Amino acid sequence: MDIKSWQKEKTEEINAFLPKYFPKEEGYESVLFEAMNYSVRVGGKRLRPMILLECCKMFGGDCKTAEPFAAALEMIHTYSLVHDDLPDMDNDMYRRGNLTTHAKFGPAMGILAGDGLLNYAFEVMSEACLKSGHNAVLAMNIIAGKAGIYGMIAGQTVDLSYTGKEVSAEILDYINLRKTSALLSASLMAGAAIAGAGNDELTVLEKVGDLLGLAFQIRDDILDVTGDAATLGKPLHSDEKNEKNTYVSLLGLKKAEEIVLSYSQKAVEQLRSLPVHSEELEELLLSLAGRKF
Ligand code: GRG
Repeated sequence: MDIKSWQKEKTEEINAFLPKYFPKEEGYESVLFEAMNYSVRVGGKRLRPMILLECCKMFGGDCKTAEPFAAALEMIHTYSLVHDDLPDMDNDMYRRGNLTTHAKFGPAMGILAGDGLLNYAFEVMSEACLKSGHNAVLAMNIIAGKAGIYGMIAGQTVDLSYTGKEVSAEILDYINLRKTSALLSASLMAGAAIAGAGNDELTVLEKVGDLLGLAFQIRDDILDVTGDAATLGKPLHSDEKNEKNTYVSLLGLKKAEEIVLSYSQKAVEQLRSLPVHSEELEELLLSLAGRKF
């Protein structure tokens, strides 16, 4: 199996069903829907829905039941990017190879489109919960927690509070585990929860997501310095511009590279300790360590 072709195929499948969950661009408030749909439609690797669906399949679950959760997770991830790009956060003009939402629709609509995506994700998931029952409710609960005030929002808060100040590796890990790992753990855990996985399995998957997120974030920081802006779809040196602390600024590029590899390998070791396996998921996690975008 060639993991790049598998990833391309899965991205296309996800891009094919996502529009089913888009709000219709109509009514006096249609600009809100246009801004929401634009933000999701313009691109992205779709990793979180891909991981959620593959994890559900790995535990023998039904991908159709998982689909609204996969769509909702991409909405939540996209809202975090839209808000992160706002003038009062990172103030970035390009993302996913296109103008950021606030650059295209104005800062107020950037805020509202993010709000809309976050809330609509919960409308989509709660409707699915009404049909699918307990496992689906557990999946929504996991996603709410990981995206929430003790998860991704906490990570962003600590990240902003330490901007321009010196940080230790411990604080950096605290930030990255929440800002980045949380939604990746949510992807793995929610997919497994829908398929009926037990608590022990969910705990292992949380660890996989934690390690994967640490590796993913450090690779992101490396790419911000050494990557190619056209391939990344966003300008380089955003961290330096925003006086962000990263493993690259803390330990240098070489050490950062070593840490990415080590965390990725540990993530896959954890994944392999489960009673069920997906070669594709393992390969995907390993390939993300060396990603170029
Ligand atoms: C809670 C307002 C608020 C913001 C959340 C997550 C976050 C804070 C900000 C987004 C910027 C950032 C560095 C996030 C960390 C995770 C990360 C590297 C996201 C990019 O994910 P990819 O590469 O993006 O999967 P695509 O565009 O491919 O979906």
